[in-house]
Amino acid sequence: MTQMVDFSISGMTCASCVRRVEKVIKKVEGIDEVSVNLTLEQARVGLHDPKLLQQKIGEIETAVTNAGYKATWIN
Ligand code: 9UX
Repeated sequence: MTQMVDFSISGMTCASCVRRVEKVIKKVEGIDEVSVNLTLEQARVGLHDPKLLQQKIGEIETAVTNAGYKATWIN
């Protein structure tokens, strides 16, 4: 069962930024779907295995940081 997880994303200013952030999050293993909203400055991520929640949050935050943005888990 896919678990949806939301992140606040800072540093995005254009549509290319959105595509970059979506791309790096999709590369994290175990991510089923990603939708980034520039206006809300948020990403909604579908996580394949809810048991890996804490691990995947860390991996997503690191991946987004390495791309030059900042992700913070919401909730
Ligand atoms: Mo366009 Mo978004 O240079 O940084 S990708 S503003």
